[in-house]
Amino acid sequence: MSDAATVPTHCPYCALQCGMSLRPTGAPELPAEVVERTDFPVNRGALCGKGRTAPSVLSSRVRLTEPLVRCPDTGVLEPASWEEALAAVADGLRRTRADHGPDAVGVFGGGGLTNEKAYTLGKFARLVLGTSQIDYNGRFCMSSAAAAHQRAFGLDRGLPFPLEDIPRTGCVILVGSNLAETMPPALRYLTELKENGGRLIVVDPRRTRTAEQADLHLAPRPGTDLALALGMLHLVVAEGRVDEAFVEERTDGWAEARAGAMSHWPEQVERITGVSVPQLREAVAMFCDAENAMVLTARGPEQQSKGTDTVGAWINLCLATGRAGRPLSGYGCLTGQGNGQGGREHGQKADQLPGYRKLDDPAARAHVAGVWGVSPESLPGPGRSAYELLDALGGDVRALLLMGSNPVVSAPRAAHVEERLRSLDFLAVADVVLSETAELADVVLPVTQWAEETGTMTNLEGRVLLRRRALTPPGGVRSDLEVLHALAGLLGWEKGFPTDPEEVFEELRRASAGGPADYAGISYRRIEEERGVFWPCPDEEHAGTPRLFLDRFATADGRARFVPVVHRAAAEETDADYPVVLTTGRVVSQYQSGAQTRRVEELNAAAPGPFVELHPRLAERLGVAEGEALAVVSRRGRAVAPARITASIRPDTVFMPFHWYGEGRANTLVNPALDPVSRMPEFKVCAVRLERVAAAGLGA
Ligand SMILES: Nc1nc2c(c(=O)[nH]1)N[C@H]1C(S)=C(S)[C@@H](COP(=O)(O)OP(=O)(O)OC[C@H]3O[C@@H](n4cnc5c(=O)[nH]c(N)nc54)[C@H](O)[C@@H]3O)O[C@H]1N2
Ligand SMILES: Nc1nc2c(c(=O)[nH]1)N[C@H]1C(S)=C(S)[C@@H](COP(=O)(O)OP(=O)(O)OC[C@H]3O[C@@H](n4cnc5c(=O)[nH]c(N)nc54)[C@H](O)[C@@H]3O)O[C@H]1N2
Ligand code: SF4
Ligand SMILES: [Mo]
Repeated sequence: MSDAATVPTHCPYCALQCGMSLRPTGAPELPAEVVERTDFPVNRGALCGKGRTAPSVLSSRVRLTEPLVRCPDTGVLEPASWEEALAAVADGLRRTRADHGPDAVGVFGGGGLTNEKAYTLGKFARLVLGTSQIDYNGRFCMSSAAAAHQRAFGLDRGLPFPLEDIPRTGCVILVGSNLAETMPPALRYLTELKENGGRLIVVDPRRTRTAEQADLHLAPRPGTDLALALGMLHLVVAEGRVDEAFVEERTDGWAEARAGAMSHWPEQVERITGVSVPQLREAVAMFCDAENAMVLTARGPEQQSKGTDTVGAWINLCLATGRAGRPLSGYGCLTGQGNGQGGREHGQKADQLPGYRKLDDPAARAHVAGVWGVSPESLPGPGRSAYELLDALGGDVRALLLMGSNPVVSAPRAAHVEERLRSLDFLAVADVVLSETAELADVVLPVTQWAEETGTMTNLEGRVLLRRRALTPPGGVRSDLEVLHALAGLLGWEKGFPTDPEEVFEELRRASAGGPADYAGISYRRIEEERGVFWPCPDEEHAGTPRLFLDRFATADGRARFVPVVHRAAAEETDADYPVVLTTGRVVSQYQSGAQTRRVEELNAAAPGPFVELHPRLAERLGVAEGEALAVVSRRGRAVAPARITASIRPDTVFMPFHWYGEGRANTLVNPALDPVSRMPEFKVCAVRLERVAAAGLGA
């Protein structure tokens, strides 16, 4: 429990947003200690190692405490005053705009930014810079699930129900989520499900710590989840398990979706996926025998060049069996970043205005322009998606302001992205540490962190949370809101960019009012009193909406839409030159690009570097031993990391975590093929070959 000297807050990292309390210590090397906080229902006091050690990144030892400006003579980043640094940024952005037009200036944001920052960044891009070229790292995260949600239900909120519903359903199919490592405290919900007699099916090409918990583990070849879901739907139809009444009353488009599924015979699905027909049947029986059931997806099926259709196929399975829009049943996406949900609602996305409004909708433009006090015509149109924006750097986008992402490590085809970033006329990065991307910048702005500033976050359940400032930041740093306020001022916008988060939130409430993600009834006071408020919450009397779609879906006519989908291959298939599938993901002790967690001693000790996970049969064929350096080569490049041999992975697949820079950078290899709807890159499937480094060296 918290006492007077502690401040209740939430973890800086993932979308679970675990509750914790902080006790300030006054010591610059470790300014706060984590104290258990049990009153927040999502985690009830439990934290993973990243959360427990989060204050280490507040340390003056690892963080940035003064602005840096690249010296024109030496080419080195040198300490500078805030006035110099901000003037250099304003100058860089202004000059590019004058020489090449407003769309030559790009903005790249992040799903870890608070709602207030994401909102302000989007407003800054559209008003101050007048650019359409803004997107963010959430495009790399849950954008396929978001697009599928929109298509089927007319609204995208990751989970349409609170996590507390999971233990009370009858069966959960968890597709491509390694929850035990990516959201450890949430594993409790699956354990409780099983204690209550519910069944758990995990779909993952690896037998992960999460898959070990399952009653049934299906291990498809990466990139084949779409066929798997279609095969299950085929059996649902063949075995007469369609909920005809639900389909009739609450959905449209079943005939076409049914036809799509019927063309995928179980035997054919077995050939594509490697999942046997008896296993498919068992999964269908578990799912359909339960009175209520859920399908939850994460990055496994979503980060594919057909991620939107893949999620659509899982949603079709839910709709056909009546497992949507009813209590304790439904489809949900486990969003990833701290504010992965809120960060996609308030305007840092290329096609979007606050409140999850569409930038190309005249009514939406008029509403938001009204709140901003500008004419709707002055708002630019939709811009490029994240990878397309990064790919355009140095071409028609010549200056970039980046806040809350480290794409040099985390973007697909990373060597190319790094080269594009280097080719910019001007790069400004706001960060808390000197990330690999910040190292390339012309100006680095050191900003405050979670514990040092106030702001709201929307967790994976759609629950809006408040993190109150718990510590005084070091003198040399400023908040992202202060940075945007100052830059706006230097670029001629004296008003409209307040530095007080609550003032920003009050404006966000008005901007979102009447939109799909309606925050109008949410206030800081209510969030604190109610331990979070679920959107939509259109007015102060409204209780918020923990459970969506129970009476109607969010489409114009209230009916859900089946989407007709058929299987298609990954953008890059294996062949004689590149015979093995590479998939990528996470380990429990590192977070994302590692910019923060690689600076924490305890986490580095637990996960010191990259590795290539491969099956003993594949290792034997190559003659590679445990720990031996192994080169992984794709059409994009080559990465080297030690072999980690384990029977828990398919023999035709290797896995690399993506948290590191240098020769073990997984994203050097990844294929930037994009999903046509969500523009999500294919992080989870590409073709590679493996070479023993010693052997390759000798042979060359
Ligand atoms: N420790 C840690 N936790 C995190 C993060 C972190 O970086 N580190 N990041 C946070 C963020 S932003 C996110 S998005 C979430 C991500 O959370 P998860 O989605 O759970 O994480 P991943 O490890 O990317 O992928 C999950 C699983 O997908 C499997 N997979 C690979 N290819 C396929 C495929 O083709 N089909 C299927 N079905 N599965 C496949 C992988 O083997 C892996 O076990 O985690 C959040 N939590
Ligand atoms: N191969 C492969 N690549 C992947 C994935 C994968 O599964 N496989 N997953 C993708 C996914 S799901 C994601 S979400 C991306 C994430 O990848 P990134 O976008 O690189 O995410 P982070 O490493 O969290 O980067 C956040 C940066 O912002 C800084 N930061 C933190 N808080 C703040 C703040 O409040 N203000 C500012 N200005 N800076 C802040 C951090 O120090 C860090 O440098 O990676 C993607 N890349
Ligand atoms: S599970 Fe996520 S929110 Fe919870 S402590 Fe770990 S990183 Fe933080
Ligand atoms: Mo993510």
